[in-house]
Amino acid sequence: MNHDGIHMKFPHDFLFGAASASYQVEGAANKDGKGPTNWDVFSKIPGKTFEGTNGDIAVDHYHRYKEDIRLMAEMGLESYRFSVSWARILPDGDGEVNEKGLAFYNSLIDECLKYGIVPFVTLYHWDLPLALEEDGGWTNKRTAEAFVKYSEICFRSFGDRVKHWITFNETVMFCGLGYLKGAHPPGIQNDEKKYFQATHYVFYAHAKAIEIYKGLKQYGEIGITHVFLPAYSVNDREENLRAAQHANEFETFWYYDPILKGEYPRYVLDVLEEKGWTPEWTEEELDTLRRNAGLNDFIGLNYYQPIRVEKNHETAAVIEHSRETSTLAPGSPSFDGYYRTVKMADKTYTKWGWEISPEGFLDGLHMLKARYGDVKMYVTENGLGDEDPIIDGEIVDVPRIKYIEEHLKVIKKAIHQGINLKGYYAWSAIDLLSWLNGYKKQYGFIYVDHKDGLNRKKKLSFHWYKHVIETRGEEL
Ligand code: BGP
Repeated sequence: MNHDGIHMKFPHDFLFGAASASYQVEGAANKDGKGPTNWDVFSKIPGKTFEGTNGDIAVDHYHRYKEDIRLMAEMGLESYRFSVSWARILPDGDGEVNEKGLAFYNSLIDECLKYGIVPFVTLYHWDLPLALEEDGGWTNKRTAEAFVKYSEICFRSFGDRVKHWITFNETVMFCGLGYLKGAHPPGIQNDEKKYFQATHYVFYAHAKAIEIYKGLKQYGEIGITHVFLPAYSVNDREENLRAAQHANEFETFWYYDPILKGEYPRYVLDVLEEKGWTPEWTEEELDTLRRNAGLNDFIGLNYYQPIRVEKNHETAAVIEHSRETSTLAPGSPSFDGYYRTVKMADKTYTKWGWEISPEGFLDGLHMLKARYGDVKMYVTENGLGDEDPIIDGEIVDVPRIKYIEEHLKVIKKAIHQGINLKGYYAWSAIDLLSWLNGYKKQYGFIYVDHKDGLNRKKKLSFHWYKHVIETRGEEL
Protein backbone atom coordinates (compact mmCIF):
# COMPACT_ATOMS: atom_id res chain seq x y z
CA MET A 1 0.00 0.00 0.00
CA ASN A 2 1.42 3.33 -1.01
CA HIS A 3 1.47 5.74 1.90
CA ASP A 4 -0.13 8.58 -0.04
CA GLY A 5 -3.10 6.42 -0.80
CA ILE A 6 -2.20 6.28 -4.50
CA HIS A 7 -3.54 3.27 -6.41
CA MET A 8 -6.04 2.58 -3.69
CA LYS A 9 -9.74 2.48 -4.31
CA PHE A 10 -12.03 4.78 -2.39
CA PRO A 11 -13.80 2.91 0.44
CA HIS A 12 -16.85 0.93 -0.71
CA ASP A 13 -19.24 3.14 1.28
CA PHE A 14 -17.89 6.41 -0.15
CA LEU A 15 -20.49 8.07 -2.39
CA PHE A 16 -19.53 9.63 -5.71
CA GLY A 17 -22.11 12.24 -6.50
CA ALA A 18 -22.91 15.61 -8.00
CA ALA A 19 -25.12 18.48 -6.87
CA SER A 20 -27.57 21.18 -7.88
CA ALA A 21 -30.03 23.56 -6.22
CA SER A 22 -33.69 24.18 -6.99
CA TYR A 23 -33.50 27.83 -8.05
CA GLN A 24 -30.44 27.20 -10.20
CA VAL A 25 -31.90 24.35 -12.27
CA GLU A 26 -35.66 23.99 -12.00
CA GLY A 27 -37.21 27.00 -13.72
CA ALA A 28 -41.03 26.69 -13.79
CA ALA A 29 -41.09 29.60 -11.38
CA ASN A 30 -44.88 29.97 -11.42
CA LYS A 31 -45.88 26.46 -12.33
CA ASP A 32 -48.23 24.07 -10.52
CA GLY A 33 -48.94 26.30 -7.55
CA LYS A 34 -45.40 27.29 -6.60
CA GLY A 35 -45.35 30.54 -4.64
CA PRO A 36 -42.98 33.43 -5.37
CA THR A 37 -39.60 33.51 -3.63
CA ASN A 38 -37.17 36.19 -2.55
CA TRP A 39 -34.97 35.29 -5.54
CA ASP A 40 -37.83 35.52 -8.06
CA VAL A 41 -38.11 39.17 -7.07
CA PHE A 42 -34.49 40.07 -6.28
CA SER A 43 -33.10 38.78 -9.57
CA LYS A 44 -35.39 41.18 -11.45
CA ILE A 45 -33.89 44.26 -9.80
CA PRO A 46 -31.64 45.88 -12.43
CA GLY A 47 -27.93 45.32 -11.83
CA LYS A 48 -28.33 42.62 -9.22
CA THR A 49 -27.39 39.67 -11.45
CA PHE A 50 -25.00 39.28 -14.35
CA GLU A 51 -26.80 40.26 -17.58
CA GLY A 52 -30.08 40.30 -15.65
CA THR A 53 -30.34 36.50 -15.60
CA ASN A 54 -32.99 34.88 -13.41
CA GLY A 55 -34.34 31.45 -12.56
CA ASP A 56 -37.72 31.71 -14.34
CA ILE A 57 -36.63 29.00 -16.73
CA ALA A 58 -33.09 28.18 -15.54
CA VAL A 59 -32.26 24.89 -17.29
CA ASP A 60 -35.86 23.67 -17.07
CA HIS A 61 -35.01 20.71 -14.86
CA TYR A 62 -38.61 20.83 -13.61
CA HIS A 63 -39.77 19.52 -16.98
CA ARG A 64 -36.65 17.63 -17.99
CA TYR A 65 -35.68 15.89 -14.76
CA LYS A 66 -36.27 12.45 -16.28
CA GLU A 67 -33.81 13.11 -19.06
CA ASP A 68 -31.34 14.64 -16.58
CA ILE A 69 -31.53 11.75 -14.12
CA ARG A 70 -31.14 9.28 -16.99
CA LEU A 71 -27.94 11.06 -18.01
CA MET A 72 -26.72 11.07 -14.41
CA ALA A 73 -27.40 7.33 -14.25
CA GLU A 74 -25.50 6.83 -17.47
CA MET A 75 -22.58 8.69 -15.88
CA GLY A 76 -22.70 6.14 -13.07
CA LEU A 77 -23.58 8.74 -10.45
CA GLU A 78 -24.15 7.08 -7.08
CA SER A 79 -25.87 10.02 -5.47
CA TYR A 80 -27.58 13.25 -6.53
CA ARG A 81 -27.69 16.20 -4.15
CA PHE A 82 -30.56 18.55 -4.95
CA SER A 83 -32.65 21.00 -2.98
CA VAL A 84 -36.35 21.30 -2.39
CA SER A 85 -37.93 24.64 -3.15
CA TRP A 86 -39.82 25.55 0.01
CA ALA A 87 -42.31 27.67 -2.00
CA ARG A 88 -43.32 24.66 -4.11
CA ILE A 89 -44.33 22.81 -0.95
CA LEU A 90 -45.75 25.80 0.98
CA PRO A 91 -46.43 28.63 -1.47
CA ASP A 92 -46.56 31.30 1.22
CA GLY A 93 -43.98 29.59 3.40
CA ASP A 94 -46.19 28.83 6.33
CA GLY A 95 -49.71 27.85 5.30
CA GLU A 96 -51.40 25.38 3.00
CA VAL A 97 -49.46 22.51 1.46
CA ASN A 98 -49.31 22.43 -2.33
CA GLU A 99 -49.88 18.81 -3.35
CA LYS A 100 -48.39 19.37 -6.80
CA GLY A 101 -45.15 20.46 -5.20
CA LEU A 102 -45.00 17.28 -3.17
CA ALA A 103 -45.81 15.29 -6.30
CA PHE A 104 -42.89 16.82 -8.20
CA TYR A 105 -40.32 15.90 -5.56
CA ASN A 106 -41.88 12.46 -5.10
CA SER A 107 -41.35 11.84 -8.81
CA LEU A 108 -37.82 13.23 -8.75
CA ILE A 109 -36.90 11.01 -5.80
CA ASP A 110 -38.51 7.96 -7.41
CA GLU A 111 -36.69 8.66 -10.64
CA CYS A 112 -33.36 8.67 -8.77
CA LEU A 113 -34.21 5.44 -6.96
CA LYS A 114 -35.22 3.77 -10.21
CA TYR A 115 -31.55 3.94 -11.19
CA GLY A 116 -30.15 3.29 -7.73
CA ILE A 117 -29.09 6.92 -7.31
CA VAL A 118 -29.12 7.95 -3.63
CA PRO A 119 -31.08 11.21 -3.20
CA PHE A 120 -29.24 13.62 -0.87
CA VAL A 121 -31.72 16.39 -0.13
CA THR A 122 -31.04 19.98 0.92
CA LEU A 123 -34.05 21.64 2.53
CA TYR A 124 -32.89 25.22 2.12
CA HIS A 125 -30.66 26.39 -0.68
CA TRP A 126 -31.50 30.07 -0.50
CA ASP A 127 -34.90 30.40 -2.20
CA LEU A 128 -37.11 31.66 0.62
CA PRO A 129 -40.89 32.03 0.14
CA LEU A 130 -41.46 35.73 -0.51
CA ALA A 131 -44.10 36.11 2.20
CA LEU A 132 -41.53 35.16 4.83
CA GLU A 133 -38.87 37.44 3.37
CA GLU A 134 -41.32 40.32 3.46
CA ASP A 135 -41.98 39.56 7.10
CA GLY A 136 -38.32 40.02 8.07
CA GLY A 137 -36.85 36.82 6.61
CA TRP A 138 -34.19 35.19 8.74
CA THR A 139 -34.12 38.09 11.19
CA ASN A 140 -37.62 37.08 12.30
CA LYS A 141 -38.00 33.99 14.49
CA ARG A 142 -41.19 33.22 12.60
CA THR A 143 -39.07 32.12 9.62
CA ALA A 144 -37.19 29.65 11.82
CA GLU A 145 -40.44 28.24 13.15
CA ALA A 146 -41.91 28.01 9.66
CA PHE A 147 -38.78 26.20 8.49
CA VAL A 148 -39.22 23.60 11.21
CA LYS A 149 -42.80 22.94 10.05
CA TYR A 150 -41.72 22.80 6.42
CA SER A 151 -38.93 20.37 7.19
CA GLU A 152 -41.30 18.09 9.07
CA ILE A 153 -43.59 18.03 6.04
CA CYS A 154 -40.59 17.00 3.91
CA PHE A 155 -39.48 14.30 6.37
CA ARG A 156 -42.99 12.86 6.53
CA SER A 157 -43.55 13.03 2.76
CA PHE A 158 -40.16 11.87 1.47
CA GLY A 159 -38.40 10.32 4.46
CA ASP A 160 -39.42 6.76 3.61
CA ARG A 161 -37.07 7.03 0.63
CA VAL A 162 -34.73 9.91 1.49
CA LYS A 163 -32.18 8.90 4.13
CA HIS A 164 -29.74 11.81 3.77
CA TRP A 165 -30.82 15.32 4.70
CA ILE A 166 -29.07 18.66 4.74
CA THR A 167 -30.98 21.39 6.54
CA PHE A 168 -29.20 24.51 5.23
CA ASN A 169 -26.73 25.35 2.51
CA GLU A 170 -24.00 27.83 3.47
CA THR A 171 -25.43 30.06 6.15
CA VAL A 172 -22.44 32.38 5.94
CA MET A 173 -23.20 33.06 2.29
CA PHE A 174 -26.91 33.77 2.31
CA CYS A 175 -26.68 35.78 5.52
CA GLY A 176 -23.44 37.53 4.61
CA LEU A 177 -24.51 38.39 1.08
CA GLY A 178 -28.02 39.24 2.30
CA TYR A 179 -27.21 41.52 5.28
CA LEU A 180 -23.62 42.68 4.85
CA LYS A 181 -22.96 42.92 1.14
CA GLY A 182 -26.46 43.39 -0.22
CA ALA A 183 -25.69 41.09 -3.13
CA HIS A 184 -28.36 38.50 -2.28
CA PRO A 185 -31.86 39.10 -0.96
CA PRO A 186 -32.94 40.97 1.05
CA GLY A 187 -30.17 43.20 -0.35
CA ILE A 188 -29.20 44.91 2.90
CA GLN A 189 -25.68 46.28 3.36
CA ASN A 190 -23.48 46.55 6.44
CA ASP A 191 -26.08 45.58 9.01
CA GLU A 192 -24.04 43.43 11.38
CA LYS A 193 -26.76 43.24 13.99
CA LYS A 194 -29.21 41.71 11.49
CA TYR A 195 -26.51 39.48 10.08
CA PHE A 196 -25.72 37.80 13.40
CA GLN A 197 -29.39 37.65 14.34
CA ALA A 198 -30.18 35.83 11.09
CA THR A 199 -27.36 33.31 11.60
CA HIS A 200 -28.63 32.58 15.10
CA TYR A 201 -32.16 31.83 13.89
CA VAL A 202 -30.75 29.54 11.21
CA PHE A 203 -28.78 27.54 13.81
CA TYR A 204 -31.86 27.42 16.00
CA ALA A 205 -34.02 26.21 13.09
CA HIS A 206 -31.40 23.58 12.28
CA ALA A 207 -31.32 22.30 15.86
CA LYS A 208 -35.14 22.12 16.06
CA ALA A 209 -35.37 20.36 12.68
CA ILE A 210 -32.88 17.65 13.60
CA GLU A 211 -34.70 17.09 16.89
CA ILE A 212 -37.93 16.52 14.96
CA TYR A 213 -36.20 14.29 12.43
CA LYS A 214 -34.72 12.05 15.09
CA GLY A 215 -38.09 11.89 16.85
CA LEU A 216 -39.69 10.49 13.70
CA LYS A 217 -37.35 7.49 13.81
CA GLN A 218 -36.79 7.30 10.10
CA TYR A 219 -33.24 6.10 10.67
CA GLY A 220 -31.53 8.27 8.15
CA GLU A 221 -28.89 10.92 8.70
CA ILE A 222 -29.15 14.66 8.92
CA GLY A 223 -26.62 17.46 8.98
CA ILE A 224 -25.85 20.89 7.63
CA THR A 225 -23.69 22.16 4.79
CA HIS A 226 -21.25 24.98 5.30
CA VAL A 227 -19.02 26.69 2.86
CA PHE A 228 -15.49 25.88 3.92
CA LEU A 229 -13.18 28.87 3.53
CA PRO A 230 -10.13 28.07 5.66
CA ALA A 231 -8.08 31.22 6.22
CA TYR A 232 -4.30 31.27 5.99
CA SER A 233 -1.98 34.11 6.75
CA VAL A 234 -0.04 35.51 3.79
CA ASN A 235 3.20 35.21 5.81
CA ASP A 236 4.58 34.58 9.29
CA ARG A 237 4.10 38.08 10.67
CA GLU A 238 2.38 38.00 14.01
CA GLU A 239 -0.36 40.48 13.04
CA ASN A 240 -1.22 38.50 9.91
CA LEU A 241 -1.29 35.21 11.79
CA ARG A 242 -3.72 36.86 14.17
CA ALA A 243 -5.76 38.13 11.24
CA ALA A 244 -6.05 34.56 9.90
CA GLN A 245 -7.16 33.35 13.32
CA HIS A 246 -9.74 36.14 13.44
CA ALA A 247 -11.02 35.14 10.00
CA ASN A 248 -11.35 31.50 11.02
CA GLU A 249 -13.25 32.46 14.16
CA PHE A 250 -15.74 34.58 12.21
CA GLU A 251 -16.05 32.64 8.95
CA THR A 252 -15.71 29.09 10.21
CA PHE A 253 -16.02 28.59 13.97
CA TRP A 254 -19.08 30.84 14.29
CA TYR A 255 -20.82 28.45 11.88
CA TYR A 256 -19.44 25.09 12.95
CA ASP A 257 -19.35 25.49 16.75
CA PRO A 258 -23.09 25.92 17.36
CA ILE A 259 -23.77 22.84 15.24
CA LEU A 260 -21.03 20.57 16.57
CA LYS A 261 -20.40 21.92 20.06
CA GLY A 262 -23.80 23.44 20.74
CA GLU A 263 -22.35 26.82 21.70
CA TYR A 264 -20.87 29.90 20.10
CA PRO A 265 -17.12 30.60 20.07
CA ARG A 266 -16.04 32.78 23.01
CA TYR A 267 -13.71 34.87 20.85
CA VAL A 268 -16.53 35.98 18.55
CA LEU A 269 -19.00 36.47 21.41
CA ASP A 270 -16.60 38.89 23.06
CA VAL A 271 -16.28 40.96 19.90
CA LEU A 272 -20.05 41.00 19.38
CA GLU A 273 -20.57 42.12 22.93
CA GLU A 274 -18.10 44.95 22.51
CA LYS A 275 -19.63 46.13 19.22
CA GLY A 276 -23.25 45.73 20.24
CA TRP A 277 -23.90 43.00 17.65
CA THR A 278 -25.00 40.20 19.98
CA PRO A 279 -28.22 38.62 18.69
CA GLU A 280 -31.41 38.74 20.71
CA TRP A 281 -31.66 35.20 22.03
CA THR A 282 -33.51 33.34 24.70
CA GLU A 283 -32.32 30.66 27.11
CA GLU A 284 -34.66 28.24 25.36
CA GLU A 285 -32.95 28.88 22.02
CA LEU A 286 -29.46 28.53 23.44
CA ASP A 287 -30.51 25.40 25.26
CA THR A 288 -31.92 23.96 22.02
CA LEU A 289 -28.50 24.40 20.40
CA ARG A 290 -26.76 22.74 23.35
CA ARG A 291 -29.24 19.89 23.65
CA ASN A 292 -29.30 18.92 20.00
CA ALA A 293 -25.67 19.32 18.92
CA GLY A 294 -25.13 15.62 19.58
CA LEU A 295 -27.92 14.67 17.15
CA ASN A 296 -26.17 16.19 14.15
CA ASP A 297 -24.85 13.33 12.02
CA PHE A 298 -22.46 15.07 9.66
CA ILE A 299 -21.15 18.29 8.25
CA GLY A 300 -21.25 18.95 4.52
CA LEU A 301 -18.34 20.99 3.22
CA ASN A 302 -18.57 23.15 0.15
CA TYR A 303 -14.96 23.74 -0.68
CA TYR A 304 -13.83 25.84 -3.60
CA GLN A 305 -10.91 27.84 -2.26
CA PRO A 306 -9.09 28.95 0.88
CA ILE A 307 -8.62 32.63 1.73
CA ARG A 308 -5.23 34.29 2.16
CA VAL A 309 -5.46 37.12 4.62
CA GLU A 310 -3.47 39.94 6.12
CA LYS A 311 -4.20 42.56 8.75
CA ASN A 312 -6.15 45.44 7.27
CA HIS A 313 -4.61 48.83 8.00
CA GLU A 314 -7.01 50.95 6.01
CA THR A 315 -9.96 52.31 7.90
CA ALA A 316 -12.91 53.02 5.68
CA ALA A 317 -15.91 54.58 7.37
CA VAL A 318 -18.25 52.42 5.31
CA ILE A 319 -17.24 49.41 3.26
CA GLU A 320 -18.63 49.70 -0.25
CA HIS A 321 -19.98 46.54 -1.90
CA SER A 322 -21.15 45.63 -5.37
CA ARG A 323 -22.09 42.48 -7.23
CA GLU A 324 -18.53 42.25 -8.54
CA THR A 325 -16.90 42.59 -5.12
CA SER A 326 -19.32 40.07 -3.66
CA THR A 327 -18.31 37.16 -5.86
CA LEU A 328 -15.50 36.04 -3.55
CA ALA A 329 -12.48 37.03 -5.59
CA PRO A 330 -9.77 38.16 -3.17
CA GLY A 331 -9.04 41.85 -2.61
CA SER A 332 -11.66 43.07 -0.14
CA PRO A 333 -11.60 44.00 3.53
CA SER A 334 -13.61 41.80 5.90
CA PHE A 335 -16.99 43.19 7.02
CA ASP A 336 -15.53 44.29 10.36
CA GLY A 337 -12.44 45.78 8.71
CA TYR A 338 -10.06 43.60 10.73
CA TYR A 339 -8.41 41.76 7.85
CA ARG A 340 -8.40 41.77 4.08
CA THR A 341 -8.20 38.96 1.54
CA VAL A 342 -5.23 39.06 -0.78
CA LYS A 343 -4.46 37.74 -4.24
CA MET A 344 -0.98 36.24 -4.12
CA ALA A 345 1.52 36.21 -6.95
CA ASP A 346 2.57 32.59 -6.42
CA LYS A 347 -0.94 31.09 -6.44
CA THR A 348 -3.14 29.91 -9.29
CA TYR A 349 -6.59 31.39 -9.86
CA THR A 350 -9.64 30.58 -11.98
CA LYS A 351 -11.04 33.04 -14.51
CA TRP A 352 -13.31 34.33 -11.74
CA GLY A 353 -10.38 34.87 -9.40
CA TRP A 354 -10.91 31.89 -7.09
CA GLU A 355 -7.70 30.28 -5.91
CA ILE A 356 -7.11 26.68 -6.92
CA SER A 357 -5.67 24.97 -3.87
CA PRO A 358 -6.27 21.30 -3.14
CA GLU A 359 -3.56 21.50 -0.44
CA GLY A 360 -5.50 24.31 1.24
CA PHE A 361 -8.36 21.83 1.57
CA LEU A 362 -6.20 19.12 3.12
CA ASP A 363 -4.73 21.51 5.68
CA GLY A 364 -8.19 22.84 6.43
CA LEU A 365 -9.56 19.33 7.02
CA HIS A 366 -6.88 18.82 9.63
CA MET A 367 -7.82 22.12 11.24
CA LEU A 368 -11.42 20.87 11.51
CA LYS A 369 -10.30 17.54 12.92
CA ALA A 370 -8.18 19.29 15.54
CA ARG A 371 -11.15 21.36 16.70
CA TYR A 372 -14.09 18.98 16.25
CA GLY A 373 -12.59 15.51 16.41
CA ASP A 374 -13.76 12.65 14.27
CA VAL A 375 -16.90 14.26 12.83
CA LYS A 376 -18.33 12.62 9.73
CA MET A 377 -18.10 14.81 6.64
CA TYR A 378 -19.17 14.91 3.03
CA VAL A 379 -17.79 17.20 0.38
CA THR A 380 -21.17 18.52 -0.71
CA GLU A 381 -19.75 20.89 -3.34
CA ASN A 382 -16.46 21.29 -5.17
CA GLY A 383 -15.82 22.15 -8.78
CA LEU A 384 -14.51 24.56 -11.35
CA GLY A 385 -16.48 27.47 -12.74
CA ASP A 386 -15.23 28.05 -16.26
CA GLU A 387 -16.20 29.06 -19.78
CA ASP A 388 -15.80 25.65 -21.30
CA PRO A 389 -13.83 25.29 -24.54
CA ILE A 390 -15.81 23.87 -27.47
CA ILE A 391 -13.74 22.26 -30.23
CA ASP A 392 -15.51 20.80 -33.27
CA GLY A 393 -18.74 20.71 -31.34
CA GLU A 394 -17.26 18.79 -28.42
CA ILE A 395 -17.07 20.32 -24.95
CA VAL A 396 -13.51 19.63 -23.92
CA ASP A 397 -13.52 20.81 -20.30
CA VAL A 398 -10.02 19.62 -19.49
CA PRO A 399 -9.43 22.28 -16.79
CA ARG A 400 -12.46 20.94 -14.89
CA ILE A 401 -11.16 17.38 -15.09
CA LYS A 402 -7.80 18.57 -13.75
CA TYR A 403 -9.46 20.53 -10.96
CA ILE A 404 -11.65 17.66 -9.78
CA GLU A 405 -8.84 15.15 -10.18
CA GLU A 406 -6.52 17.17 -7.95
CA HIS A 407 -9.20 17.56 -5.30
CA LEU A 408 -10.17 13.89 -5.35
CA LYS A 409 -6.51 13.03 -4.88
CA VAL A 410 -6.25 15.06 -1.69
CA ILE A 411 -9.55 13.63 -0.48
CA LYS A 412 -8.13 10.16 -0.92
CA LYS A 413 -5.05 11.22 0.97
CA ALA A 414 -7.18 12.78 3.72
CA ILE A 415 -9.17 9.56 4.15
CA HIS A 416 -5.89 7.71 4.39
CA GLN A 417 -4.79 10.15 7.09
CA GLY A 418 -7.87 9.37 9.14
CA ILE A 419 -10.27 12.14 8.08
CA ASN A 420 -13.83 10.82 8.17
CA LEU A 421 -14.99 11.75 4.66
CA LYS A 422 -17.86 9.74 3.24
CA GLY A 423 -18.66 11.23 -0.12
CA TYR A 424 -17.89 13.74 -2.85
CA TYR A 425 -20.46 15.84 -4.70
CA ALA A 426 -19.11 17.75 -7.62
CA TRP A 427 -20.71 21.10 -8.25
CA SER A 428 -22.51 20.67 -10.47
CA ALA A 429 -24.23 17.71 -12.12
CA ILE A 430 -25.41 19.86 -15.00
CA ASP A 431 -24.69 23.41 -16.18
CA LEU A 432 -26.94 25.75 -14.25
CA LEU A 433 -27.63 29.32 -13.29
CA SER A 434 -24.91 30.91 -11.17
CA TRP A 435 -26.59 33.26 -8.66
CA LEU A 436 -24.49 36.29 -9.59
CA ASN A 437 -22.66 35.11 -12.72
CA GLY A 438 -25.47 33.96 -14.97
CA TYR A 439 -24.93 31.09 -17.41
CA LYS A 440 -21.44 32.16 -18.36
CA LYS A 441 -19.78 30.44 -15.39
CA GLN A 442 -20.28 26.75 -16.12
CA TYR A 443 -19.74 23.90 -13.67
CA GLY A 444 -21.52 20.82 -15.03
CA PHE A 445 -20.61 17.42 -16.47
CA ILE A 446 -23.63 17.93 -18.69
CA TYR A 447 -23.70 20.92 -21.03
CA VAL A 448 -26.88 22.88 -21.65
CA ASP A 449 -27.12 24.64 -24.99
CA HIS A 450 -28.90 27.95 -24.43
CA LYS A 451 -28.83 28.65 -28.16
CA ASP A 452 -30.47 25.37 -29.03
CA GLY A 453 -33.57 24.72 -26.95
CA LEU A 454 -31.64 23.92 -23.76
CA ASN A 455 -30.44 20.68 -25.30
CA ARG A 456 -28.22 18.53 -23.12
CA LYS A 457 -24.82 17.29 -24.22
CA LYS A 458 -22.17 15.20 -22.47
CA LYS A 459 -18.90 16.98 -21.80
CA LEU A 460 -15.50 15.30 -21.76
CA SER A 461 -15.66 15.42 -17.96
CA PHE A 462 -18.84 13.31 -18.11
CA HIS A 463 -16.89 10.38 -19.54
CA TRP A 464 -13.95 11.02 -17.24
CA TYR A 465 -16.07 11.06 -14.06
CA LYS A 466 -17.88 7.91 -15.21
CA HIS A 467 -14.52 6.15 -15.40
CA VAL A 468 -13.47 7.46 -11.96
CA ILE A 469 -16.67 6.09 -10.45
CA GLU A 470 -16.38 2.75 -12.27
CA THR A 471 -12.81 2.26 -11.05
CA ARG A 472 -13.60 3.78 -7.61
CA GLY A 473 -10.83 6.27 -8.09
CA GLU A 474 -8.11 3.63 -8.12
CA GLU A 475 -6.11 5.43 -10.81
CA LEU A 476 -6.13 8.80 -9.09
C1 BGP B 1 -21.90 27.87 -3.64
C2 BGP B 1 -23.39 27.67 -3.74
C3 BGP B 1 -23.84 27.11 -5.04
C4 BGP B 1 -23.06 27.60 -6.24
C5 BGP B 1 -21.57 27.66 -5.98
C6 BGP B 1 -20.76 28.31 -7.09
O1 BGP B 1 -21.63 28.87 -2.70
O2 BGP B 1 -23.84 26.81 -2.73
O3 BGP B 1 -25.22 27.30 -5.15
O4 BGP B 1 -23.60 28.73 -6.76
O5 BGP B 1 -21.29 28.32 -4.79
O6 BGP B 1 -20.88 29.69 -7.00
P1 BGP B 1 -20.84 30.65 -8.26
O7 BGP B 1 -22.02 30.26 -9.05
O8 BGP B 1 -20.91 32.01 -7.69
O9 BGP B 1 -19.55 30.38 -8.95
